[in-house]
Amino acid sequence: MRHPLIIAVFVFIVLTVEAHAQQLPFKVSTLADGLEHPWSMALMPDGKMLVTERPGRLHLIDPASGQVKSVGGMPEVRAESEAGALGLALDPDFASNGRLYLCYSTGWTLAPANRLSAFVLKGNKLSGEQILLDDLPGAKWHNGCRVAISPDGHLFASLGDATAADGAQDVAQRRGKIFRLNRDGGVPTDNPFPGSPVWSFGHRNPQGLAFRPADGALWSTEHGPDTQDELNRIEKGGNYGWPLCRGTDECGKLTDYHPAIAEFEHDRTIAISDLIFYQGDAFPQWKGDILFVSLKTGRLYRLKLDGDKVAKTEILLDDEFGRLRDIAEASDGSLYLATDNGEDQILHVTPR
Ligand SMILES: [Ca+2]
Repeated sequence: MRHPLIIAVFVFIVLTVEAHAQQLPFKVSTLADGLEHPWSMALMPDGKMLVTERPGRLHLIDPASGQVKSVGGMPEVRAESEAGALGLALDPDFASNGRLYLCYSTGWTLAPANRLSAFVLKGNKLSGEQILLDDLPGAKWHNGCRVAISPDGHLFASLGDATAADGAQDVAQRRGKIFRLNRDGGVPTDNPFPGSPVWSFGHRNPQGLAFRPADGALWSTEHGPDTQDELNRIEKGGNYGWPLCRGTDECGKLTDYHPAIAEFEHDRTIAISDLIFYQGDAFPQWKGDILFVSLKTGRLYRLKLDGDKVAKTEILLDDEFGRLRDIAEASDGSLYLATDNGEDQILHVTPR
C-alpha cells in the first residue's frame, strides 16, 4: 500500500507544474528554420515578412506556409563578425511604392564601413539603390544599424561607436549616434545640429529603436561594455554619456546628460537587443508595454511602464531558444522572434 504522504507530495508537484504552465499566456512555435543569423524582421502590409540575414541576404517569408524565398538584388555586403546585412524598415507608403531602408556593412579596405540606403522591392527583387548615408564608421563589432520610421514619417538609424569610443562624444563624428533624416535622405531643418543627421549622441551600440505610440517618443536599447545594458528615452540633441558615464549612473562630467531609464543589469550585461511597444489585442494585458529580447541571456522581457519609469519587469522567456536578436509584432498581435545562434529560426508567439 502506498504511503499517503508520497501520494500527497506527488499531487502537489503535479498541481504546481500545471499552475506554472497556466501562468504563461502564450505558446511558441517555429515559423521558419534553416536561417543564418536573421537580424531584422519587417512585416509587410500583406502580412508577409521580410528578414535580413547578417551574412548578406534578404528573405521573404509567407507566415501562412512558412515558405522562405530569397530576395534578389541585394548589394554586396561585407559580413564579418557582427558586421553585415543588419537593420531594415519599410516606408510608410510601402504598399504603393515598395520602398524600404537597409543599413549594411560594406567596404573592402581595413575595417568595414556602414551604409544606409533605400531600395525598391518589386516582386522578389530589390532595385534602385539610393545611398542616404555612406562611409559611416564600422568595425567587426558595435555597428548599431537599427532602422526605424517615426510616426511623423522621419527615418531614424542608429550607429554604434565602431570600437572607437571617444568619437561618440564628438557630434561632428558619425560613430556612437542616432540619426534622423527625411525619407528622401535630406537633413530635416529642425534637427538639433544644423545640417547634420545627428539626433542624439554618446551612444555605445544601440541595438533597438522603437517609438511609443502614446506620444511618439523614441526609445532605444543599448549594449553596455561589461555591465549596465541600457533602456533609453531618446531626446533631441541629448547626450547619452558613453564613454564617460554608464547606465543609470549620475554624471557630473556632462551637462546635457540623459541617464538610462533602466539597466539590465547593473553588474553584468544581458546583451540587450531589439524592442517594441506592444499594441496588439492577442495579449491585451501587455498593451502599451515594452517587449525586448536579449542575446547573451536569450530572454524575452516585458516592462510595464508608469510614465517614463519601469513599474514592473517580467522575464517571459529565459534561454529556452538561445540568443534572441529581433522581435516584431504581427497585425493580429502575435509576435515573431528571431534567434541568433547560427542555425536559426523565426519563432511565433501566440496566445495559449
Ligand atoms: Ca548611456
